Amino acid sequence: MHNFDARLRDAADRVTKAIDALLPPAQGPEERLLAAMRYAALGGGKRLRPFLTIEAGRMFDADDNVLLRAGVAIELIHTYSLIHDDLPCMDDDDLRRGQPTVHRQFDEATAVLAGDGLLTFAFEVLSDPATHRDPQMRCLLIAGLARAAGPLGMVGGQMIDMAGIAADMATAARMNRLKTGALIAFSVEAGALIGGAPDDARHALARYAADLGTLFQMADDLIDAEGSAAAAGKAVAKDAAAGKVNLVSLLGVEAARQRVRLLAAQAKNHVALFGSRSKVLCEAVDFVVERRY
Ligand code: GRG
Repeated sequence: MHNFDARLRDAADRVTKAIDALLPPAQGPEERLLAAMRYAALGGGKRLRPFLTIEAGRMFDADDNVLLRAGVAIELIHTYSLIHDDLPCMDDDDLRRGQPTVHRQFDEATAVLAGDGLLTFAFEVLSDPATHRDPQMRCLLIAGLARAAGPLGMVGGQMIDMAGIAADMATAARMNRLKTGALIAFSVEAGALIGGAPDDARHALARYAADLGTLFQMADDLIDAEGSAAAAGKAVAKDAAAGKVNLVSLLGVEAARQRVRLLAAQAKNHVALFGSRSKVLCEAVDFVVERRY
C-alpha cells in the first residue's frame, strides 16, 4: 500500500478497533465513566501518533501487533490530554473533533475521571505481556511513555502554557517541545525501540521526531491564527483572544511559514540515510505541514 492517506486510514482503523476491543464496555455502576472514556477514545482523530509508531517500527521489521498496542497506549494518553485540556479550568472548549467536548456531553467530574481512566489504562495496556513477551521491553516502553507524558514532558509543557509565561521565542519553543513534541517524539522512538533499531538510526529518528513535533505545533498555531472552526473541528483564534503568544504570533505568519518550510526540509534530511525506507516518514512531514484540522 503506497498511498499515504490510505496507509494513515488503515492504521487509524486498526487503532480504533483495538481500542474498542481493549476498553471495557460501558456497563455496571461505572457505566457513565466507561461511556465517557469510549466517547472520547472512539470519537475520531487522525491517530497520527500510533501511525508514527507503526511506520517507524516497520522500517526495522518490528512485529505489527506490538507496534499497534504501543501506539494504542500512546493514543490513550493523547486522548486523556485532550479531554483535560478542554476542561473549563484549562482551555474551556465546547468542541473537539467536531463533537461536543467530554465535559459538555457528560459533565465536568466525569470528564476529569475519564481522562484519569484513559491515562492509567494506557500503562495497563503497556504492562500486559500481550504487548511484548520481554518484560524489559515493556518496562522501557512504560518508562519512555511516562517521561514523555509526565512533569518533564507533556504535563510540564501544559503548565507553562497555563501559567501564560511563554512570552519569548525560547520559552515558547520549549513549551512546544514539552507540551506537544515529547509525545510525538516518543511515538517515533517507541517504533525504533520495538524494532531494535541500531543507535545511529535511533539518533537520526530522534532528530526527525523533534523537528516533526515543532512542525506539528506550528501547524496547529497556524490553524488557530488562520483556520476556520468548521474545518478544524474545534474553536480557533483562541490564543490571541486569551492574550497568549506562540511561535507563530511571535514570528508573524509569513516568517512562521518560512520556518515551517525549513524545518520540514531539515526533518526529511535527518532520515535521508534510510533511503526509500523513510518515504512514509517524509510524507508524514508533508501531511503535518499541510494539515488544516
Ligand atoms: C491537559 C495534561 C494536559 C495536557 C494537554 C496536548 C495538550 C496538552 C493539549 C492539547 C491542546 C492542543 C490543541 C495542542 C496543540 C497540538 C495538539 C495536541 C493538537 C491535537 O492533536 P491532533 O491534531 O488531534 O493529533 P486528533 O484529534 O487528530 O487526535
